[in-house]
Amino acid sequence: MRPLILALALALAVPPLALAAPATAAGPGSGSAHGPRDLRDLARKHRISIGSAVDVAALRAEPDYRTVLNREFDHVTAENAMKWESVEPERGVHTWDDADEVVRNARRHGQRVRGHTLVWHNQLPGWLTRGVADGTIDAAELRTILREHITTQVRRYKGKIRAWDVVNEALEEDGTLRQSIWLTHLGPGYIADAFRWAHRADPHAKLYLNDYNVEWNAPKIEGTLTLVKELQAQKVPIDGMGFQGHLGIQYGYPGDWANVMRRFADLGLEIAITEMDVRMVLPVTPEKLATQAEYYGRALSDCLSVKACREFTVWGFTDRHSWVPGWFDGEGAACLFDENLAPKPAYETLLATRRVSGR
Ligand code: 9MR
Repeated sequence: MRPLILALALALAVPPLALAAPATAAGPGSGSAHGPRDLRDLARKHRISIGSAVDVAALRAEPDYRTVLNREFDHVTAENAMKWESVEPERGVHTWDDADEVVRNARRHGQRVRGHTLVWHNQLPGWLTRGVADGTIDAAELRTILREHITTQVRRYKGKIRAWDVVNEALEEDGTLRQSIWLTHLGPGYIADAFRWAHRADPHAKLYLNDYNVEWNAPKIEGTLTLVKELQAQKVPIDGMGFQGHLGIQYGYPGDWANVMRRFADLGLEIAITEMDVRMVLPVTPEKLATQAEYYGRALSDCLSVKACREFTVWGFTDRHSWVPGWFDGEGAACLFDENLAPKPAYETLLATRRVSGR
């Protein structure tokens, strides 16, 4: 199966194979008698979850997208459908159709779900940001609105969401708390409140902080560790740390990532890679695809080397639907499958990735 891709991956993916595969490892690729046949099989073998963000429009309209999503992944995250602006575009008027569709499809296909995201500074409904800006929503009311939002959404999916990104991107790059609408109006206590409200609404869901650049930005790493310790000292129910993992081959690989994961795991947290992708400056070349494959392989390998790392989720699985070209001029091709849903070398490298040390 897919011999060309397999040959390319073997030829080009020397670093990840060398890094990830001990001498006794079975050969890579879906054609191997011993290797995993797809990502779900790989996930089963490693006893982690391998997930993808889901674009609901594509899920509804594109049968081939659906087929690959449901064949390859045992975990899903709604890319946009559970964000506040999507679920409550008008105050008090909830639109759950898209979020429900992601959960329904997941349950039908034995996929677990990450809820994304309850508290963020982006993709807030206009009624909320306008109300705060013009003073018609004061701090006390804002706090009540946030509590109701968290309670309503978490309750709706109680028992159906394995893990929630409760607070997303709470820190600045210098490691201080982000000057968001939440910090500015509610003070730093909003973070503890959010976790407590979410826990009350679904005591069994794993509750995560989620952020980017915590793979390697030292001030942000230290700031996030400090925040976690403070929350734990206040007995706040925090269960996990999500590393988004938005990488680009032009920036190099965050070589200390596994150690960073371990530092959070040492605080008793579960770890997840929640939004992995590896973008590149276009045009695509075989060399760039090989570097991309190496980065994906190293990230999975890093996760597998940390016992507490439970989930490896990519932020979209196909270059047909990826946030990257819309956000970074001249960049793209960040996913595991190309626009036609053909697997790229990175996919084959993931299949070939083995656990290096025991968990
Ligand atoms: O992929 C999402 C894209 O479709 C949205 O336009 C964008 C809006 O901010 O959010 C993207 O997803 C983000 C995620 O929710 C949080 N981490 C960063 C992701 C990429 O921007």
